[in-house]
Amino acid sequence: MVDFDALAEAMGELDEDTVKDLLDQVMTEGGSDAPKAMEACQKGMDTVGKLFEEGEYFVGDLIYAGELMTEAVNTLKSALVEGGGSGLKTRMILCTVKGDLHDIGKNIVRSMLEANGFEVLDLGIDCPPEKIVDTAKAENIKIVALSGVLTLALDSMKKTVEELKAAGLDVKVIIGGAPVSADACLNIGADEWAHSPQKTVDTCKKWAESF
Ligand code: B12
Repeated sequence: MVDFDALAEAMGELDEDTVKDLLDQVMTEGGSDAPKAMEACQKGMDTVGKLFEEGEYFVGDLIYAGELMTEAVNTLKSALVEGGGSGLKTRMILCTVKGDLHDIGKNIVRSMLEANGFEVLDLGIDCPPEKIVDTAKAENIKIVALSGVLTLALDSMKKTVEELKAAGLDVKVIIGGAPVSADACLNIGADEWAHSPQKTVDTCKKWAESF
């Protein structure tokens, strides 16, 4: 059984060798602990963020942390996304909103949605509201998932929802990422919010079945 505290600590210390060894252990043990390993890695990312705020880490460390986290996701992916289910082959939009370049969480959510039968149009990072509105119109999209990790992403999400409404589009919007909360969801005017990719999948499935 992997020591998840040690994994979180190694991630926070950007100790690549230990992270790699512990993740390999999770996978050789069958991968059933992949969600716990993911949680530990995220804990480690919180430490990285804290050390960055305290001036101990610099942007270069954030970049390295991002690479390490992406590697971790790739190692765990096959065990994380054992989805199944139809998703009714629903097409949907997913992106990181304007002003925000973080995409590791978005990519995890994408993998989970695809594994559950959704066809995801990934509009990438720093995605302006107009692009989302235009794509939703052109592709007759009914579900839009917005990701953001910066606090300022909340403003972009609000603007995006406003523009979707102004364009008269009948779409369901789910928002996710660290700064998102029930209050933020209400303020932004989105239909649902989530931190966990599994809740995203469950919510989108429920919507897909109701169309
Ligand atoms: C890695 C990292 C980076 C990398 C990102 C690489 C990449 N390809 O994404 C780089 C180096 C680019 C970066 C840049 C910056 N960063 Co940065 N970064 C981080 C760090 C350390 C980890 C983020 C991460 O990947 N977490 C792991 C993933 C898996 O978690 P997640 O994104 O939250 O996703 C999960 C859930 O939220 C959810 N989810 C995610 N998306 C969605 C979508 C939907 C629809 C749903 C339902 C759910 C969902 O599912 C995921 C899996 O569970 C965080 C610290 C932290 N604690 O997160 C800081 C952090 C986010 N960064 C921060 C800052 C300040 C910056 C910079 C401004 C630094 C600078 N001075 O340049 C720039 C901003 C650039 C920009 N305009 O976006 C701050 C943000 C502060 C704030 N509150 O606004 C943080 C919190 C660090 C800190 N504590 O100061 N960063």
